[in-house]
Amino acid sequence: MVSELKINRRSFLKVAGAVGAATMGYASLGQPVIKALAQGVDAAREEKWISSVCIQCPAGCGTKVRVVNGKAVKIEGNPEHPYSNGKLCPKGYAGLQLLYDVDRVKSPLKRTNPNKGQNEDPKFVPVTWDEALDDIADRLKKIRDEGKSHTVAYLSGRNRGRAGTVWGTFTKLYGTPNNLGHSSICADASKKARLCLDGTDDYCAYDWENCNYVLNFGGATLEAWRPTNLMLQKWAHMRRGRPVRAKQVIADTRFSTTAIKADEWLPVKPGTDGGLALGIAHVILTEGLWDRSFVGDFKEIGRKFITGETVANEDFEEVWTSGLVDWWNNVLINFTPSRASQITGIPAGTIIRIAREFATTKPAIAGGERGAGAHTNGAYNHMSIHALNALVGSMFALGGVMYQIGVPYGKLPIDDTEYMDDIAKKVEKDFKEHTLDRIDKAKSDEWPIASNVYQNIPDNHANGNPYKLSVLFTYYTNPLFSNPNPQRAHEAFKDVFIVETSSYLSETALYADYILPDAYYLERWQDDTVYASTGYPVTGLRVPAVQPVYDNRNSMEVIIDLGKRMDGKMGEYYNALGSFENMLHSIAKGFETAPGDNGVNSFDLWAEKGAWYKKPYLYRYSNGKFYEWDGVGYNKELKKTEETVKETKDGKEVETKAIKDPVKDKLLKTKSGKFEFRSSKLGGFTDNQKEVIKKKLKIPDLFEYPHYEEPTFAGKAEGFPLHMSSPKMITHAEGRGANAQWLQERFGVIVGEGWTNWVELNPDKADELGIKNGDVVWVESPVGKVKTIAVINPGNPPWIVVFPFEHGHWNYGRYAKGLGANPNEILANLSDPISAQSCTNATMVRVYRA
Ligand SMILES: Nc1nc2c(c(=O)[nH]1)N[C@H]1C(S)=C(S)[C@@H](COP(=O)(O)OP(=O)(O)OC[C@H]3O[C@@H](n4cnc5c(=O)[nH]c(N)nc54)[C@H](O)[C@@H]3O)O[C@H]1N2
Ligand SMILES: Nc1nc2c(c(=O)[nH]1)N[C@H]1C(S)=C(S)[C@@H](COP(=O)(O)OP(=O)(O)OC[C@H]3O[C@@H](n4cnc5c(=O)[nH]c(N)nc54)[C@H](O)[C@@H]3O)O[C@H]1N2
Ligand code: SF4
Ligand SMILES: [Mo]
Repeated sequence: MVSELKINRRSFLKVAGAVGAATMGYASLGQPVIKALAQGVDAAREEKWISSVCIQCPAGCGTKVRVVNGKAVKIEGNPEHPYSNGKLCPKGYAGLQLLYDVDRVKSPLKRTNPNKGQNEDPKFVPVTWDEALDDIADRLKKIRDEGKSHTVAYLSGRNRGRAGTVWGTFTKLYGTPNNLGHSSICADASKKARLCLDGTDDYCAYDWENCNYVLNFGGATLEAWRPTNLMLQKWAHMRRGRPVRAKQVIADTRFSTTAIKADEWLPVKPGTDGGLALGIAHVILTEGLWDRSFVGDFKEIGRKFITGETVANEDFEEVWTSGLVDWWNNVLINFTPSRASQITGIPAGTIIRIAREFATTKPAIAGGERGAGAHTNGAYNHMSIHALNALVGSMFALGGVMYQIGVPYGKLPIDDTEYMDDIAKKVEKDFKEHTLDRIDKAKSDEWPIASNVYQNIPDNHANGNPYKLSVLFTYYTNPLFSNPNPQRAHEAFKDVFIVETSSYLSETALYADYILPDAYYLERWQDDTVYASTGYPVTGLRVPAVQPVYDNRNSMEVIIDLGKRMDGKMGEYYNALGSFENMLHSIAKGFETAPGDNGVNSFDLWAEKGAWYKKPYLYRYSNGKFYEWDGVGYNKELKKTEETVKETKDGKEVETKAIKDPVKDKLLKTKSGKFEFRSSKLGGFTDNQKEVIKKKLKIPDLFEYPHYEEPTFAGKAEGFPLHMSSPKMITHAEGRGANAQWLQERFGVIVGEGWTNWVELNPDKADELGIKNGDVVWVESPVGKVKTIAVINPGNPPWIVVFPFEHGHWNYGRYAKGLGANPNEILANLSDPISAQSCTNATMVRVYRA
């Protein structure tokens, strides 16, 4: 247990020197790790395998860590975790190199140079944990006493499991609405599209196992789309592991690994996925291929939709959907395959064929991720895509689309709400009543359904709009690097007091006033509930495989420790809570009454096996009806019932009749209890919210419908000729994996590059520009220019430039620093008006020899 571990305080790294140190040559890069791994292995061997969970990406794969004489020497997939099944993607294995990265921060550090900037040495000095936490607590108390608690913000990337609870409680009790996440620079467009149409504010979960046809719009199944490791396994299963071979059709702007391996690649023009989906919907309706049990039918037998002809609402009876006729009359009526072809560049004949295949090869899934989403029309693209799932009856069907069921965790040890003092309560009330905005303005009239607007924080802070931040805690996120146009944050964050929790010297760390170095994931306790993916609930547990290599502490324990130093009720809460491990033990109590499929019914078994999960999925749609799993089969139909509810009105007990609609409560959580082709979520906005949103749209009158909004591209008006995308490689772990040397060696698996990123150009385009393979080139956008190398890729269309993400670090230790270039430095800060998704794929560039 961490609380019982004796932390080994070693001599402190002179970080000031390390920050300025020159990058080492490639030949010597692997040496420190190999040495670290070798130490102790020769002595009398004490060997064990510890359960953990990978965190190079958000898939949440369970791992087993081989520990020899206290050193982690190998990471394998945990065979007991249903996402890993004993396997990992390449990144999972590289965790060892991150654990033993010699440039990790080795103790709490305090900044002594007040000036901040890319070329400013922070002049960090080591301090003790007590010194750092006392000082930060004093600062927080003072800000609170001045009535400015809302100016303290917490910004996170990977808030796995109870991390979200710990930070959520801290901000709630302290009294700030600024519990901020990175989801808007991640993949919120698909989530919010789903919220608008079927009422679930989450990514879709999919039954790949039983699916026969996949129509994928910009999800990189074999490189990134989560959960990558499981996706790789499911792909193989769908193609070779069963008698029926599923068809994979991929719309992507580049010839990705996924496109290479798919049955069919649709090289769509950037940002036009919604147009493709709507063209397919038009064919499904005009050819009478929709699923009648789910969608309903014309009263007149055999009638179909006819291009150009409106339909009267009373002529069509819908079953589990609503708004179809309005959608047809307003959006689809003239959205013919030839119109879709003009928009997308995909031939009309192909669109017709794909529509027929998709609607008749059941079960079929339409999905995708950031390709379709990271555009100025991202949410409407994803709405148009998701609507296809309803048209063919795939919602909750075998081989179709579900949502992720939560894990039946036990209650937390204590209820934080009881420890809210007047300041905390007032802030909560003011935020709910919209008299106090968050720094990113999410949930305000400007962004009514956005979860976060991460990319706007630097500008909002710089402009004091709605106010200036005083303190910024950063946990697992790097706003000075992974943001579009991060130069904005370089300027804006000079005057914020930053408390960074990473033990990697990131760009954000270089701006930190304090670094409170987290224990790495192989050194800490942490639960890890999986993201929406397979539908059935899964949670893994990280058990410390090794003692912290340096003087690092689990950020969860550190925040609780900081809380204990606060006055009043907040301090009382943390003293009553005790430790993070208490939380984990409490939530595991839920397993006592709900044992997992692998028999896990206690904390100890969870820790031993590393995973709790429960199959099969709870709900199933079939032939017009929804059913619930009753332990044997999907036998229990979800039906509306009338219930008598007793209420007390004016002191008297009165009985009222209430309709209970389990489908609406559990599955289609919209106002109508149906899948809505005309969104009541959007239609239900206040007049002010509608006005704000409509101003940002090109076709404001259609704002309630999945429709085609022409995408906006930064640089198009100025004549920048090429569309840039910066996708993920299988070797790439968001902005934080460039120090994994094994992965760097083979970073470009397909293009044969390592230790750098590059820009891919089509050969004809390269000829036209006089660029050869390996040439050093400038990539320039309206935002700026960066230098990298050109790779000629004959697979890509001539209008696209592919510039993988992860490199271009100007900090992050000796292995990562100075490799390649950061495409974000030339990305314009554009956001999708509905979801606030940051538009990574919407900047145009020119490329020329340097
Ligand atoms: N290897 C790896 N896997 C990861 C991660 C990682 O860092 N590395 N991170 C995880 C995270 S946080 C996320 S959010 C997911 C993201 O998962 P994905 O969304 O699948 O990944 P991306 O590479 O961001 O984008 C997917 C594809 O969109 C394509 N694309 C660009 N523009 C367009 C367009 O206009 N239309 C279409 N149809 N395609 C387009 C790109 O070429 C790319 O192949 O990946 C997760 N998995
Ligand atoms: N151009 C381009 N930009 C992108 C993307 C893209 O595909 N192309 N992808 C986008 C997507 S999908 C996402 S999700 C975001 C991700 O963007 P961010 O949320 O910024 O995540 P990372 O860039 O991975 O940075 C994570 C930080 O976590 C810190 N860290 C690492 N390990 C630990 C730990 O154990 N504890 C703590 N406390 N900190 C740790 C590292 O120091 C690092 O600074 O990037 C987005 N930006
Ligand atoms: S898919 Fe993600 S969580 Fe799983 S092994 Fe790969 S990087 Fe780790
Ligand atoms: Mo993401």
